[in-house]
Amino acid sequence: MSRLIGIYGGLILLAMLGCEEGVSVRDDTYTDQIRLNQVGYYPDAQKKAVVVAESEISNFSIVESNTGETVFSGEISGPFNWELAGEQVHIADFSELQKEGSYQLYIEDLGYSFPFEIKEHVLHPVYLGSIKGLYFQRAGMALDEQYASQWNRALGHPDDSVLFHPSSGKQSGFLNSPKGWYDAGDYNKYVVNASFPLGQFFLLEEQYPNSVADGDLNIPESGNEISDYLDELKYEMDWVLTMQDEDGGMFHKLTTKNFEGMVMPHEATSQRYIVGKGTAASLDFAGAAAQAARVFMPYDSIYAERCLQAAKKAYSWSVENPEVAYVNPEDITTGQYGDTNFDDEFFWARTQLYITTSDNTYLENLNKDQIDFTYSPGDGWTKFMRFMGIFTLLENKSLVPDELYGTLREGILNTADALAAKTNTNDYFQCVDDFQWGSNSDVLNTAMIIAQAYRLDNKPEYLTAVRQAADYILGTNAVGYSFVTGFGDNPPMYIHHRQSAADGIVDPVPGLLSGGPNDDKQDVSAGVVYPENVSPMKSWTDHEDSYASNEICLNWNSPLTYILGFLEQESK
Ligand code: 9MR
Repeated sequence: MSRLIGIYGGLILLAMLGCEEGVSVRDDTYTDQIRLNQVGYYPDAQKKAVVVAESEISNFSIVESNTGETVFSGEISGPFNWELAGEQVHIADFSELQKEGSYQLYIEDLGYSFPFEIKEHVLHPVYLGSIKGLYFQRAGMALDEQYASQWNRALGHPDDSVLFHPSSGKQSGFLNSPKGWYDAGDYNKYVVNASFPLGQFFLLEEQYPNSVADGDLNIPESGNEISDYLDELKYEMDWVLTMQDEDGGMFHKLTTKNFEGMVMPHEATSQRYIVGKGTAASLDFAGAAAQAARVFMPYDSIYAERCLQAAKKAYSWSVENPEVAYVNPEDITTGQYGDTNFDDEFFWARTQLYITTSDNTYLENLNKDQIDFTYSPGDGWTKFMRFMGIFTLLENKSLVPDELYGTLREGILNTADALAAKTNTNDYFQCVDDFQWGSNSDVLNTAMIIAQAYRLDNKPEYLTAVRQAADYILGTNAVGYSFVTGFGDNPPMYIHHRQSAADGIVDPVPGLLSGGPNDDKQDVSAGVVYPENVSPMKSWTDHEDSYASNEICLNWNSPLTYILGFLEQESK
């Protein structure tokens, strides 16, 4: 049942985005033992399905969904024992099939896979969907049916009179701090995790300008002659700008004292506070705002200048206050986004300010001799910004001294080589082997590093590795789900997301990425049940209580959008 609903949800979203749906389902003898990209493959891509079976299997075929006609047959390799996944698998490689169409993989005695397509621009709808997902996260405005279809909702959280919490440094008064996106399944807004994803979104726009046209997303700003992507990003940027104190420092977050219940935005009316002020928020904001200045300059120079001035002020504050770590005050229990090491944040802020201003002081202060090129799982909102600084420097060769450029290039290529090699041997052809909170973003962040290597050196193996990360996210994984709501035939139906849980609509809000397997399972203490002795790669459950594995979050959607946008641009 949920699968059919998933299909229906995808159809609605595709219709909203003005796309056509090409897949028609052959029959319902699906087997979840066949794991593949449920959305589809580019014609020239490597195409590998994983077949989970204890029994011996030797052959597979690919049938055309509508007619049932066999268009390809192949031999299966394996079995292989995959420890992280905790299962025995076989591999069905159908890379040779390049003809466009809608297909299913068939194995005698097992059944049919979910349908998938082979075609040019096959990821375009899910790319746009991942951005439209941000629109659904908008605070401070009603989502009208015209744009939001069945997920329309009333205005929640105007945030026009948010009380200062003493931790902000102000003892009384209110801040007008409207707009922005809700961080995740909760309704709070966090400066660290607004700025970091903005940086990832801006990178895509800088590398592939205007890949989303005005009107592509069907949002209220559609028709204003500016890319809908920039309109959507500006909605968030407008909010973060309000979080700057007069002295330049950034307040840490805008939040209720405790998480609200699973209710709609307009029903979540507890008092909201401006909480904390610190170095991480200030530097992350400086990085994103300096980048915003470049991105918005061609469209709105006054806004761009405002972003740049704000970035400089936040940076100066951080230089004066280099070690102000945020810790939740006793009466605040919502997301902490706490960090105690600010090297990565300083590096990111300085790179962005340098590239925007060409002011050598920022460059001189970069810790050039200590750049760490190793990716460790979990390097997200605390550390991955150093990579984003490197990416930006690599994009601007003419502004970077030769020696530094050479070091950065070599460092990224070496890291990418190691990661890409790992995708060939590691379970489910991706390079993460330690599954933490938000592991899907680890898969995508590693793919972002490999994507930069591809921009430096067009080696096919880099493109293949990035495509495999997308395959993993869209179904070639140990749980057999497409992790993006509304896309693929077996997407999550019960994400930890207040609106989706409360709106009475069967389908969750579409275009949102589930966090993914999390071996730490922190939500067991809240009563979430995982199968006994579940393997790391299967530590995920499609249950709305599972905040540790099945929540959605801005910094997970951002590398998703980046990777899908990259692939759409680079796959000819
Ligand atoms: O993504 C965050 C993860 O790295 C942390 O381990 C976890 C616990 O602090 O918090 C995650 O972020 C959550 C944030 O604190 C509040 N909004 C929802 C976020 C995603 O679960």
